[in-house]
Amino acid sequence: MSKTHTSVPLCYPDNFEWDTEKGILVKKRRKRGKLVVCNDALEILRSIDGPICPIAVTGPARCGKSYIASQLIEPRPFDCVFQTSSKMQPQTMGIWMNTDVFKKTLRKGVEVTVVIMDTEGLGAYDAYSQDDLQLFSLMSLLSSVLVYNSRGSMTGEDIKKLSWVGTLGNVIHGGTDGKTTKSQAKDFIRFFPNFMWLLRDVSMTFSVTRGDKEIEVDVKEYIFEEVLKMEEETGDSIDRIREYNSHRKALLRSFPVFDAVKLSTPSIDGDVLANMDKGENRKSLSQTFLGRLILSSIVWCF
Ligand SMILES: Nc1nc2c(ncn2[C@@H]2O[C@H](COP(=O)(O)OP(=O)(O)OP(=O)(O)O)[C@@H](O)[C@H]2O)c(=O)[nH]1
Ligand SMILES: [Mg+2]
Repeated sequence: MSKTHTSVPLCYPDNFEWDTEKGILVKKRRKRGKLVVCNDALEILRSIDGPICPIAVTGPARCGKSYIASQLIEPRPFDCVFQTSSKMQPQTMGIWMNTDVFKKTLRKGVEVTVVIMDTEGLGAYDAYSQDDLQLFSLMSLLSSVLVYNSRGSMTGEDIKKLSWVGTLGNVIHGGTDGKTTKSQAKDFIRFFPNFMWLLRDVSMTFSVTRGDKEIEVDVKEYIFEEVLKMEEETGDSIDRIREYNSHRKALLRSFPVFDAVKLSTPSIDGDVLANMDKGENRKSLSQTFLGRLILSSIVWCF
């Protein structure tokens, strides 16, 4: 593997081929099928001694995942090491990891080697939902911390995607009837990652009604009290409510730790946004954004 690579694919769709010399994925004229594991990444993983803490950034396509995944690396690289793009087309394919893995001591005093994983966006216009499910399942099973990155306000589609994690128990344990017992599900959750919902480009405040008062709350409280609140299953749209409630339940029971954080827009200037991957442009980003971009404290609160 060339020494200049700063990130390599851990796995990539089989309609691409990895050019190890150039450090790029080359698209081939064939239909997308399974994911292929990349030896360059395996080499790095095999060379690590002791516990590994994989942190994965997932979420909808084109929402700044590769940018934020690059910011999670310590020491923070000058330029983004995960390829970003300002074009409309989805950029990241498969799952990528940084080549310069680093050590970190967790709150409990355990020293781990951190591997940051950047993933293909969910819901790209040219992807199939089975590709999304495949990637999301893999990320949920591989990571210790799963960062779900979305832009703007939270949508029903986000909740639906996240609730996939609730079905993983069935996929993996699947007894003869394909169902998971309660004790199996409990066991299974032990292996699920801690979860962080990272909301991008959000500057609005959040409030909930408690008693007869409207109270300003943080984003995590808002998610629990508003977004994930069970709706009464009555009325004309009962099927839709039932479906949403089941997604909410799946989500709430799946992750051992659930947290959320918001980041405001880095700039109102389109040119600045398009060139954020270059360290030299950091000075043009909003101070509010940079101030909150102390991501080590976002992710390492676990
Ligand atoms: N508005 C806005 N743009 C951002 C932000 N962070 C990064 N960008 C820009 O958004 C564009 C897309 O960023 P990427 O990091 O490539 O997005 P992605 O989610 O990895 O995209 P895919 O890999 O295609 O799913 C780039 O031009 C970034 O510079 C942000 O917080 N807000
Ligand atoms: Mg990307």
